Amino acid sequence: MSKEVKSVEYGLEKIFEGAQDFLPLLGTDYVEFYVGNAKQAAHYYKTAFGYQSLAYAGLETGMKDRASYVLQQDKIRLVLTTPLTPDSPINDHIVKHGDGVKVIALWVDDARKSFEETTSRGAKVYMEPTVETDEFGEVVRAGIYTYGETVHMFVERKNYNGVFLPGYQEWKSDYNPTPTGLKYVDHMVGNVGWNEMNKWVKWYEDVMGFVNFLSFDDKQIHTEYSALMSKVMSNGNGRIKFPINEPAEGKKRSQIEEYLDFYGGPGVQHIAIATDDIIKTVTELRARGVEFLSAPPHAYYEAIPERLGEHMEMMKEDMNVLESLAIMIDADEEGYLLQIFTKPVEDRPTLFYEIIQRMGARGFGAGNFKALFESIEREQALRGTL
Ligand code: TYF
Ligand code: FE
Repeated sequence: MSKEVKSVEYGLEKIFEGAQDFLPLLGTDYVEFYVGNAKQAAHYYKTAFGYQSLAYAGLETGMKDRASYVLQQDKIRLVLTTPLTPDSPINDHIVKHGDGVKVIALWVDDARKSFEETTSRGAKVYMEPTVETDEFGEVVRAGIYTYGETVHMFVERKNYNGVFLPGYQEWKSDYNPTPTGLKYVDHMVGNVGWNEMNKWVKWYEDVMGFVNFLSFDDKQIHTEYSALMSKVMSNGNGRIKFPINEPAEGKKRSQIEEYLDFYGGPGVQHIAIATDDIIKTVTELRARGVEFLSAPPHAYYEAIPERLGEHMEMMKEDMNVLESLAIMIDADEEGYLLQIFTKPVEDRPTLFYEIIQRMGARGFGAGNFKALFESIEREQALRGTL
């Protein structure tokens, strides 16, 4: 068992002993990216990650200023949006941040109430409650800003049975690569500025009713060269988990600092996607050209039996296969988990993906942090940004 997480208290109990959840969240509704070329980005996500074509909005559907491609794989929905004209404000977002996550949409039963509850607690307005309708019913959406220029959109779709949202048409494509076993969004991580983590922790507590589920300080999260701090925020039912990272002082440039420099401020750092067969998923992704961080040294894998202790007996996966795919392993009181990280999926070293298989563990792989960050630093060194 990893020493770092032995004494962890998950803090979820706090959620249930307190007052009623004022912001019940049903799940992640969609993640919207602002990108320079949505057509090509959609092709990448279909080809490399096995997402399926779901819906489209653009000139052909009467949308004048943007094009959006909606992709789906199991419970995950991605929206790739690009501006169509030079004066669209979406351009400003892309100039500043490069391709990145604009909207983390949350599925709710009542978007107006979600908006009232959060704005009355201090959330900054992005979009007033708005009703959109078509022949398939109505959707109510409302949005608030979180860190940086990132937005939480509340989506109420209980009176809607269209394919995605009003304004979109079904996207039927002749090009349909098979899925790779991606199931749902496990967590989405935000990087915030120096000494801003606790401000955003308090924001998620006060404005969204979340609780601090787990914390890692720079004594736990550091390598010889760099450091960061991280606190995991969770909503009441545990379906939505948002770790928040801030850079910490080290001998060299923290990966969080590198992100902030290239993204031009706070934003989404990684999206963790769950699979129930990581060996199969990662084998597929590699075959389709997805690039992952390099494997930890062999000594990391040799140390696993001792680190995992009793959980080793539960482990069904072949250690040699995990090593050959560069998949990492960690455990906590409740079980083990398998995880791997891609390289950034844009030219700026900003957003990347994590693939995670939870075998009972509720943690985030604290036992892997050192190996992971050393691997990230090898990439930073190649970029000359360490
Ligand atoms: O979400 C997490 O906490 C883990 C570990 O910059 C992690 O995936 C934490 C910080 C980071 C990269 C990964
Ligand atoms: Fe993660």
